[in-house]
Amino acid sequence: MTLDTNWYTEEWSGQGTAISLKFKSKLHDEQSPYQRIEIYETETFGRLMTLDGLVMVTDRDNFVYHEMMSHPALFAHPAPQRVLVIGGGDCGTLREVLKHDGVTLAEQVELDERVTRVAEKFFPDLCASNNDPRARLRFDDGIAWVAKATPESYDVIIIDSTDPVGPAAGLFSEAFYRNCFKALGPQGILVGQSESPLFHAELIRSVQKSMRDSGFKDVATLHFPQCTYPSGWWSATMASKQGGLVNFRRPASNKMFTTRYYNSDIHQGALALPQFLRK
Ligand code: AG3
Repeated sequence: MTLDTNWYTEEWSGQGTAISLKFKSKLHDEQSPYQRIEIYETETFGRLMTLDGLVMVTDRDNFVYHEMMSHPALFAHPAPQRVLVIGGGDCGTLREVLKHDGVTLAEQVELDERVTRVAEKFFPDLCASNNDPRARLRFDDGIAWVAKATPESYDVIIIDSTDPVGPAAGLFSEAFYRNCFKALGPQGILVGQSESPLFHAELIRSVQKSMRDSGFKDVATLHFPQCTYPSGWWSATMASKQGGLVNFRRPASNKMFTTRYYNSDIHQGALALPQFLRK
């Protein structure tokens, strides 16, 4: 089959498969000091942001990822107040974190300021909470930030990174998780995006092992659909300092803020592991 020209394609590295989104126009293209940032107006998924040719967000499906990167971790903590987001320059995770009333500080440390500036322009919904007085936008290296952080200064750390290549590779390392462990309070929760269960099960195993080896008592991987990421199926791996990740808080859905994917049953279900991931 030949595709006509107005298709954006991300080839899924090493998988012999790809995703294509038909677009009406290209709205933005720049080379920042760190990466190439492109924005497309697609025909059916709203706007699309890519970094170095990899799909980061689309208007249509980012809610699943952003809600699952934030709410399970925040509900796994008994009373999260201080939250650190590493990466996440499009601000979608930050917006979800700020839905929790108890949060007093939501600090985002993104390496590339241009990602946030471009998101502010093309994804205003994701950036809708950037002016919340509890939000702090820092443009800095997340690895160095956590290494310098005051011990026990955060309740939840969320690693909203790109794939484990280039500058993001260090965000999947045991040395980094050790620093996260130190920066977290005694009931602290760490969560990182951990790629596709189907394509990257080996990476998930290594993330789990590194989190355990860095001192966390309990580790659990959640999975959820993400149709524009490799394989269409994605994961996040959580770690808890005191353990008990299965005993998360379950607000009644009518007492919770508005979500489109997350609820307590989804949280529970996302923790159930397919046979091939269990060992
Ligand atoms: N988080 C990106 C996950 C990696 C996607 N990988 C890919 N398309 N090959 C993106 C940031 C969303 N806030």
